[in-house]
Amino acid sequence: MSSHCNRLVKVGLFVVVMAVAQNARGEILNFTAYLDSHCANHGSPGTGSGTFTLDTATGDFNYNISYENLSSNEMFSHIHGPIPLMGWCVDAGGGGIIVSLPNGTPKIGSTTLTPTQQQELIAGSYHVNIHTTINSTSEIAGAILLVGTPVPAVSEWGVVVMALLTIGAGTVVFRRARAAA
Ligand SMILES: [Cu+2]
Repeated sequence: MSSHCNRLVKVGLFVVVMAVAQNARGEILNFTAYLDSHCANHGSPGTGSGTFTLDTATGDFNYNISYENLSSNEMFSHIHGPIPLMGWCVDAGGGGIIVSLPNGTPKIGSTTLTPTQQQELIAGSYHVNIHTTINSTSEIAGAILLVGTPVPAVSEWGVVVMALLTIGAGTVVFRRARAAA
């Protein structure tokens, strides 16, 4: 193998390593939730909203949730699940407690989700539920839903194609340089 051919193989391997490293970093997914009482149907004027991010490589999950016009004092609030999503309604309080949220508004914090919990979250089976003294089962609630489509990770075949293209382009450049010499 000639020396510049050797160099091309090294360049190709470098591209593969970089692409794999990029892939392992995962992606940041964004979620939103809209909270109200329409599923519980007790007429509370309370509403709320939340934004969330999930890092699929680390499981790092951040939340920022606020509410207004609750009919009585907040007792506690949770992210519950997994339960099947029923249109815009959730069976508020259903499933287990995934995250115990701090009281008050806004609720800003982070926790780490297991790989299984990440899949359940992405599937839309988690919801925010705010319990109050009058409506202890649920004052307001809303499903946590994925925003848009995640940026696709580079597939392994994509990495192979990128490496081959790089080697091919490199070969053309070397041949032209040699022809010009
Ligand atoms: Cu709860």
